[in-house]
Amino acid sequence: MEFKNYLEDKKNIIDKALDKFLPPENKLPFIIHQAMRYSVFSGGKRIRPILTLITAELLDQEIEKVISAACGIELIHTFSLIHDDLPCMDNDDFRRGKPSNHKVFGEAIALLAGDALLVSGFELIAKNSEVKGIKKQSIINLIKEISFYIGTANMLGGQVEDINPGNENIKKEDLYNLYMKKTAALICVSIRAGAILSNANQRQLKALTKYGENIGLAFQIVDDMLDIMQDQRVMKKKPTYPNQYGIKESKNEADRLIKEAKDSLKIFNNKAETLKNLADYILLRER
Ligand code: GRG
Repeated sequence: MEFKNYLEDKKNIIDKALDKFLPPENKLPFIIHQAMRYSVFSGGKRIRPILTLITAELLDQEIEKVISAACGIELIHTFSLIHDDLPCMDNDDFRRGKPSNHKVFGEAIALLAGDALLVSGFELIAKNSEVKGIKKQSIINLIKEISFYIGTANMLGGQVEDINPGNENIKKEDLYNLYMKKTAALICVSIRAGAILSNANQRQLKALTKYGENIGLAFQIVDDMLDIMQDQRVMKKKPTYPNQYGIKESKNEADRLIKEAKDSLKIFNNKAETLKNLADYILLRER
């Protein structure tokens, strides 16, 4: 199957599972369910849950056995985007070319829709323990992992640094640290989720983590390049790789990170082609 079709196929599986899980819009209180569904079904690429599924496939686990946790991670991602767009954070009126959640539902409901998606995300991950063949201990480990990867040491901490206006002219090392926390952490734990639920050994987990960190960093560099090239946002005085080093150097750096990510999959021999294709997709994506 061509990789584009593979991605589309996986995206449809995830969309169906999310639709089945999320309360319908006609369930009380209507507004919160409408707001949750508005952002979940507004054109996300589903990169994170797809990574969970690909990793499971690589380790010979059936994707049905990890789909619940994969969808939980997508809900956590959607929560972070809603909160990121709020006026008190990045103050963005648009997300994926559509009015952001608070522009449609107001700030209070957007805040609550984000909260609801974070809670529902963990509910879905916990529900994965009901799947036959999945060890309860793996789910406990996973909940602990995700809490760490999105907490103050990682995603949340990265967001704090990102909105802190004191960090212009940041050193390259500190910029990488920020990208690692803000973006790469959730991408990385999406892969680790697939690995943990497929009983990966330590060597496999280490290789997959390296892959996740590198594609996560490249993902943010490409994201910042797309923002500039597609002129989607008024460029804020934020320290980003392309703002500091220019587009050409950013492209070279993203290339290098993707190569390094693919190299870390050597231990899987030819079995990791799909993860390698996904790494290339991150580099070549247009949005
Ligand atoms: C985790 C408790 C907790 C708080 C969250 C708001 C916040 C704190 C963090 C936001 C971090 C953030 C918005 C990082 C940007 C990551 C990024 C590049 C998102 C875009 O990802 P895509 O392109 O999104 O995969 P789509 O639209 O495809 O879903």
